Amino acid sequence: MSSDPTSKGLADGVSKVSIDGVRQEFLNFRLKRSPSIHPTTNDIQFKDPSVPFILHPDELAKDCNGVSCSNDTVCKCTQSISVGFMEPLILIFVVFGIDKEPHHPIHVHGHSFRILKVGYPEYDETSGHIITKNGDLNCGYSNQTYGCEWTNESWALGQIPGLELTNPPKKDTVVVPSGGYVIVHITADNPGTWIIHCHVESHVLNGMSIVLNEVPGQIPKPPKGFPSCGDFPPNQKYRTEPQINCSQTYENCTDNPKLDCRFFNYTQVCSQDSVYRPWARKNCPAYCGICYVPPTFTPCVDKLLNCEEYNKDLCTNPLYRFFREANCRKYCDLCT
Ligand SMILES: [Cu+2]
Repeated sequence: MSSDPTSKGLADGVSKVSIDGVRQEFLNFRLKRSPSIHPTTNDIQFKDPSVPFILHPDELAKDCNGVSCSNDTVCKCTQSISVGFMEPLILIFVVFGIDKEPHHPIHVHGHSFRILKVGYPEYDETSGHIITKNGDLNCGYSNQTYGCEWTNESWALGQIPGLELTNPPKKDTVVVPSGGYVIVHITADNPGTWIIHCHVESHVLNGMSIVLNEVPGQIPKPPKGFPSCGDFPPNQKYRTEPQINCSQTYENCTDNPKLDCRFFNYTQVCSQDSVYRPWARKNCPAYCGICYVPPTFTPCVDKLLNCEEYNKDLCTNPLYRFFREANCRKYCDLCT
């Protein structure tokens, strides 16, 4: 094991790893039977956040606070582990699960990782079946908290034998053997919210995931106009602005029925710096694009067959707007 302190971060191109004093995080990917099968990470099913994690890393990191699980209950929350910039970290991917638990191919976004060790279970040499899980670690509940720990306490301090610390292989996915584990080293040099998940589709879709919440304070700001609000039904037009009330959904995204907002000048009333903006937020949020609105699947056709016979300014004159939107959508190129 290297004692060179400068190699702890293992930046790309550095081939020596030290894990002295490195933080260790166990992630047990397993199917939980309770009584039906639930894919979990550390006994928790991942709940997709209703807003982009990358915009709210600090808030979403708290989602699992206070969630208490047991062998008999299924817990669901937006599970994450936080890591500081260049904080030395190894992850121990474990698959200690039910009888006939499959292997799980674990994939990490945002990073490659270095594989330092693979621990296998004891196999029946004739049948290939698992006789016992690997004895290097134990997983289970202690004081209502689920976790894994090394059987040998000195391993928790980094004294783990059999590590490949010189030129360990670099991967972004690794198959973790059922009844065994894989130790990987991550260099926390890429601020972001990165999902770690099993790549079996039915497992990832049903919660065998966890987010690596990496240096939340240094995550780059999203580009202007990046969707910032919450869930919306598929195929709905997505409109957003940074300060909108995220509880507002398309279902209540309607304009004041006593007004016809279309008669107001969009720029004058709706623009961000307009003095009418607070009024527009209350009365014309759909017209102004302040909340989500259902898409309009109006066919791209002209209701009138003679649109080209109108004056040239049919398609540009504000006075004809409603007429052309109703009758000459295709001719005036209003379909998108
Ligand atoms: Cu899986």
